Amino acid sequence: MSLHRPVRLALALGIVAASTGSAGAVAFGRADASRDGMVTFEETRFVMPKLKEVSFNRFDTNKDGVIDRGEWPGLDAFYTFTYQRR
Ligand SMILES: [Ca+2]
Repeated sequence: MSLHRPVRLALALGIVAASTGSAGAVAFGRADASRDGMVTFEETRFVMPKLKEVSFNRFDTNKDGVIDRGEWPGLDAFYTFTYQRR
């Protein structure tokens, strides 16, 4: 199984979410409680309480341990799709 597939799916969903402006997405600025331009797993848990660390790490594409603005839309779309589907 390719690790890239969920990321691609999430990116596609992110584009959909961005174009519709809905999908219950969490704004990066809301997740970044410390306002340092990156979101730790702990910060993410406040806005995405069901998120598992393995998923967080999957979307940390440059593996620096935090989610930055560029990585956020993928994680946001993944979380919305996985846990907030209606
Ligand atoms: Ca990162």
